[in-house]
Amino acid sequence: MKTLIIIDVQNDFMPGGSLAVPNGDKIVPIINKVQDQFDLIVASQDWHPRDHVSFASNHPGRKPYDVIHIHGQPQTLWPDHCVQETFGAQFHPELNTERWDAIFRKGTDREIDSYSAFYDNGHMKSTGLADYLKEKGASQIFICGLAADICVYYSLYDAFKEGFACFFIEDASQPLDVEGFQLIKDKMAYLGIQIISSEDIH
Ligand code: VGL
Ligand code: ZN
Repeated sequence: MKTLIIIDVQNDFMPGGSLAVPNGDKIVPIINKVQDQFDLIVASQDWHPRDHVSFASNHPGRKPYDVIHIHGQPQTLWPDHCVQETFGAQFHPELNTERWDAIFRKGTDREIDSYSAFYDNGHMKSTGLADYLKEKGASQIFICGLAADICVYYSLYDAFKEGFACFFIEDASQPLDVEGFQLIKDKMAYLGIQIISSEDIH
């Protein structure tokens, strides 16, 4: 069962959004086109309460991109983004959602961030995605979306650890940190995640 996971293609990650990923909007038509090639399609949605621990605004004296420690774990502080029920948390208006089988929301617990669509950053709580995919008989998992170096990367990592054959669709994803992205791709390749183009999928 060929499965596509679309990560966080939401307004706040688009140019002009509060946590804009460069060229984030360019992937929308590519994702729309590639969906035809899949049997099962799921999407993740970053979905934070307003008082979320990852927002710099909730830590007086801190600013976005500072790194603090929470329960011994490093946490990058972000601008407020993807607040539940806001425009910024909605999917890009041109993203085709008609064929989606399920949406998994993450980052809903104010106490902990969740980059991966599978588990929170402490690997304590599951979103239910792994069980869902196994129940549906998913085997090959293709992941794309935003941001390629953060939520896409951590989702690929967890999918791989769950035992799925994993593919990163590079042209259907964009990183937040363009300069640092080669290192992330090297890590993917080292794990055994295949880096492909949308045109390689038939
Ligand atoms: C993301 C930072 C904070 C992402 C989500 O979707 O990559 N990055 N929240
Ligand atoms: Zn977030």
